Formats: sequence, structure tokens, C-alpha cells
Amino acid sequence: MSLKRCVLLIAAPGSGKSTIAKRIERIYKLTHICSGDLFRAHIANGTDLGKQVEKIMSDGNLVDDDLTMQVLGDSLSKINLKEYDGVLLDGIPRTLNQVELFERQWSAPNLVINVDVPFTEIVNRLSNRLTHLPSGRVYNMDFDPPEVPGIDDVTGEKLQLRSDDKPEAVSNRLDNYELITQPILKHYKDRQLLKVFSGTETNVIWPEIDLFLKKHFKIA
Ligand code: G5P
Ligand code: MG
Repeated sequence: MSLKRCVLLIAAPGSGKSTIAKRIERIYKLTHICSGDLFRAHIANGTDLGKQVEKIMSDGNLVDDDLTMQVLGDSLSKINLKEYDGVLLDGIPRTLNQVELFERQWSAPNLVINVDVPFTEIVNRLSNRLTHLPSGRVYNMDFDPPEVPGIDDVTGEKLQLRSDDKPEAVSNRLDNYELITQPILKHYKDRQLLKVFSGTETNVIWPEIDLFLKKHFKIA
């Protein structure tokens, strides 16, 4: 099956992928799929797959490629793709093998967005993050605090700390990104699909991404 529009957000942990994806999703008719959220839903629901990935994730390591593609495939097959202009994948693929599996089974991307944020800024952000686990909505005590401390703005449910936001896991996630995921960027750069946005503030980077997407998709 091929996807009409396929945009990938590939960037380091804590670089603002999900924050930016929620903004893209609100404006463009792309359905946002975050592989981390899919795994966390399995963990929350106590599925066998959730049990398999729980420790891997809380240690900050990558889940195996076949399981990752299985979870993504389940999610894509449930979406009514006619309702959307395409998909926005947040955090997938993360290995060169996932790139190959994804393209073979689904589609080559039209566009790959990377946000390049210094790791010192990322470590600071993740120490301040609160997450609404069922929806993937994220907050930050400095940047984007909830209206009521500790409570999700939309559902009124409690916000939680992610188990992989502890310092040792953050350090593993950043190492894995550098060693395993960054080579993907070169692959897409060589195919002229990569657009990099650098900076330390999402609110500065976001208007640049928005403008770029409008031009790319020829939206007035
Ligand atoms: P996830 O869930 O994809 P990560 O580690 O890739 O997790 P993460 O942590 O979700 O990425 P993000 O989405 O890039 O980060 O960033 P975010 O949540 O939007 O922003 C981070 C924080 O910064 C938030 O608190 C936000 O409010 C704040 N913030 C944003 N902008 C600013 C700003 O300008 N200033 C300030 N001060 N703060 C800001 O994947 C989790 C795990 O799932 C598995 C792996 O185990 C992975 O570690 N997994 C996979 N395994 C194998 N293959 C795959 N494809 C996998 N996908 C997931
Ligand atoms: Mg995220």
C-alpha cells in the first residue's frame, strides 16, 4: 500500500518532535503517528507486546525492528487514510533496517524533517517534562506548563513522568540516536528529501517549518 503524503520527523529524543507534530497535525491534514506513544499504549494496556518492550524502553534502548514495524503496521491499517492527506510519522524509522522495511511495505517519504537541538538543551527539557500518557500530550514546567499544575488541560487527568526521562535512560537514548539513528539522515540527505531546522527554541523553529511546509505542499 502506498501513502499519498508521508512526512517523517526524525530527530533526537526531547528535540520537540511531538510538540511540533501536534502543531503540524492541527494545520495540515496529516495524521500523527508516534511510535513511542503506540508502545506506551501497549504498556498501559498490559499487552504481551507491552510486557516485551517495557524494560527496553525504560532503559532508553531501541525496540527491535520487527516489533516496531508490527506496531506501526497495526496503527496504519486502522486509519481511514481517505480522511487524511497523509501521515506524519514521529520517531520512526530509527534504524536503516526500519527505513528499508517501511519503504518496502508502505511508502518512500515525500519529506523528512529533522530538528537539530543541542543535547545540553535536550537534557534540561527532559528533566522538566510531564506527559499525558494516553494522548502523548507533553508539557514543560518552563516552556509549556499545564493550566493546573500536574493536570492535563484537555482531559483533567493526572500528568506523569515518563520512565525513560530519568538521567541514565536519557543518556542511552541520546547515544542510540547518535550511533544508530543519525545515519538515516545521511541516507535521506543523499536522496534530497531531508530538511534540517536548527535552534534551541521550538517557538522560533516552528514558523520556519510551517512556512516550509506551505511552500512544499503549495498551500496558499
Ligand atoms: P519516543 O516516545 O518517540 P523520543 O525519545 O524519541 O521518544 P521524546 O522524548 O518523545 O522523543 P520529542 O517528542 O522529540 O521527545 O520532544 P517533545 O516531547 O515534543 O519535547 C520534549 C520536552 O521539551 C517537552 O516537555 C516539551 O514541552 C519541551 N519543549 C519543547 N520545545 C521546547 C522549547 O522550545 N523550550 C523548552 N524549554 N522546552 C521545550 O520513543 C520512546 C521510546 O520508544 C521506543 C524506544 O525505546 C524509544 O526510546 N521507540 C522505538 N524503538 C525502535 N524503533 C523505533 N522507531 C522506535 N520508536 C520509539
Ligand atoms: Mg515524543
